[in-house]
Amino acid sequence: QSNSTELFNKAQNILVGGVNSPVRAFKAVGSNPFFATSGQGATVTDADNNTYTDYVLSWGPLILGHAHPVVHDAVHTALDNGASFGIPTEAEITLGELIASHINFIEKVRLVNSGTEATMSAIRLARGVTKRDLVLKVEGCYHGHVDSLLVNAGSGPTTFGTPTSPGIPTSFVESTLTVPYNDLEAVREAFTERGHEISCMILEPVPGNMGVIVPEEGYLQGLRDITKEHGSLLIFDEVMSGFRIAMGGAEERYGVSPDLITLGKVIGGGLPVGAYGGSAEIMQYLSPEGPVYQAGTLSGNPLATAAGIATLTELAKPGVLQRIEAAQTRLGAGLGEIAKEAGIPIYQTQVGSMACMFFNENPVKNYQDATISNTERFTKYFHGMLERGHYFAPSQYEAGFTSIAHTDEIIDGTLEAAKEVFATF
Ligand code: HOZ
Repeated sequence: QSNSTELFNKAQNILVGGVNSPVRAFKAVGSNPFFATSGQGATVTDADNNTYTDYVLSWGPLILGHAHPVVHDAVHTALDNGASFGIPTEAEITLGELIASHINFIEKVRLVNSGTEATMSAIRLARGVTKRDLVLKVEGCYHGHVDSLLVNAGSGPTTFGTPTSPGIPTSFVESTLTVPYNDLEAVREAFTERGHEISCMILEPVPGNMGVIVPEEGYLQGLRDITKEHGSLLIFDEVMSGFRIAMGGAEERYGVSPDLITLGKVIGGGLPVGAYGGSAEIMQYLSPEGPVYQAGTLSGNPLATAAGIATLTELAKPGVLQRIEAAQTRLGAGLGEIAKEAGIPIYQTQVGSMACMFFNENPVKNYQDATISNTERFTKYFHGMLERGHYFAPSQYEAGFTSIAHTDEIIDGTLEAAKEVFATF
């Protein structure tokens, strides 16, 4: 019995399902997870000393790879000075300023501890500002496990076939309207019917939790126009895409500015962080300046802010983000050729260094399209790659990521393995 199996058996006695977040359980691919012991650069090592090229990267945050020396040193230095104060620190200002320096529309930021907290707080703020209750969300977008956003949600809920979770009061579900992605007409209809009640529309501008989906030309701008016309706020959830598809996120990539943005993952460099931000006019509704309450003992934690500052500073260096994206492009191009040669229909998507290979013969433009992918083929591919030392997310409905540590040589090694795996189909 492998050490990972032994640990997983033990874990199940104390941790629900043996894990602390469902997507880690490998349930969708019909096996058990490996247990990580260390990570270095583009690789992660398990409890049996197997080393894998890592395309999950802690589900996105590790854009500089595992144990990047600059992040490592910054966290160590911060730790020497104290792990937490619950008192303001200069690092919070620095991280806030860094974020705002890249994302133009942000004037003020609030740091929190996770992406879930960021989206939960952002919709509370939107409801407080507009004095309206309804939220319009997009099918298959995942915004963490916030009650009113766990409706037709992607990621784990889709993977496990429960897109809306029990435990959420009906009234919460009723206050959430959903529309398909890339469908402006559906958004227009929703606003025509209930626009005066809709506080905000929230979406991942580049969805990464139903696989990765590319926004069609004019879609994001259309949302901007419609929400503005109806006095609703537009929230871009860029927990996944922020500082990954561009330093300025979707605003830079597509030229559309939302009213609020939620961030996480990359801005914490592997430590628990989230953030939300917007104009001073909107953010001033937040306590202690305004009446909308939101708080956190560990918000702006010194270790997390140190990791975030180090990560964003490295990323901002010329050419870094482009190299990370180029690694993903190289991988995608290679996989496309291999699948074609093997005669296996796939549909690939990529924005920046986020990507997805859908086992689907048709274009994937929304959740509906994504969910008719061939998950049996995905599972076969996943296991074949893992056996050969290449770790992709254990679900068709997740994104793949590259980091600065993913060199051409590493990518080519993954492509060699993919060739072998596709030959077994
Ligand atoms: N957004 C991540 C999955 N798509 C979160 C990872 C988790 O749920 O643990």
